[in-house]
Amino acid sequence: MAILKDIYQTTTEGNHAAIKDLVKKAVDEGIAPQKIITEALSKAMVDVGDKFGTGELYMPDMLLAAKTMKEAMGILKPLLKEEGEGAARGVLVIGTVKGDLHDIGKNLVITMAEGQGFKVIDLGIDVDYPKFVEAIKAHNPDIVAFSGLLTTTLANVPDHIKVIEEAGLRNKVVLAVGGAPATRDFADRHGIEIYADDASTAAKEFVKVVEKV
Ligand code: B12
Repeated sequence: MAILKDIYQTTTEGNHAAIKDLVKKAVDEGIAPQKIITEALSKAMVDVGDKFGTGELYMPDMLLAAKTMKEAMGILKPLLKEEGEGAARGVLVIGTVKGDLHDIGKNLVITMAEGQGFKVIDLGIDVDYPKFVEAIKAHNPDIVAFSGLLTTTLANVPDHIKVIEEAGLRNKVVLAVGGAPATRDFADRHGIEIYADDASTAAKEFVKVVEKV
């Protein structure tokens, strides 16, 4: 479909000023919001993420693409809600760890996860330990994800996990971690199932979790 191709192209180019009209046009043509997300928007984000990984695109390109996708999601999200929560592919609770104020990477992960059809509960930045427990109880997520950008605050992740364990909720969720100082080794040492160093890989890993269930 030509319009989906245009949406894909516009998103890869990060042309956030043009995206709303295209998405509205696609909706008017009767294309399902989920189809617009999976076949145009997230495909574009995955390709932009891959090109960022190979050095063909740079961080500003990725941020512009994310901004474009966010504009599009502003139109599509209310329509997805009309389809009901059952339409969600899975539920993700995410927050930046205690003491840490960085959220650009977390927000990119959220955009990509939403693009893959996840319902996302964003706990924000500097999330205190009990907040994750409260969110797990309230939203019954498939995945709980920690974002940490400082070496010092990433060190709080084991304490976040301990609090979740003490609440008896650890075996109910798959854990994920990311952020510049995080590594696969860090994740393994703390029994965290998912580690990814970029948002598109993170979203791909989230999809693997819910498709296995
Ligand atoms: C922008 C920035 C800030 C902004 C944050 C604005 C915001 N709204 O986020 C501001 C100015 C507020 C800031 C403050 C500070 N910062 Co700062 N900041 C940065 C900077 C330049 C960029 C971070 C960023 O947004 N990157 C772009 C995003 C897209 O990348 P990302 O966050 O890594 O996320 C990607 C992946 O990591 C992954 N990912 C992220 N989260 C998750 C989660 C999951 C679950 C998964 C799977 C994947 C994943 O996917 C993302 C997208 O691909 C970094 C430099 C760097 N190299 O990271 C320093 C940096 C992180 N900051 C640093 C420091 C020291 C600070 C301050 C302590 C400075 C100070 N003295 O006040 C304060 C700390 C405040 C606090 N308590 O948090 C240091 C940390 C050093 C360290 N190892 O601990 C860095 C590395 C700079 C440096 N080289 O010294 N900072």
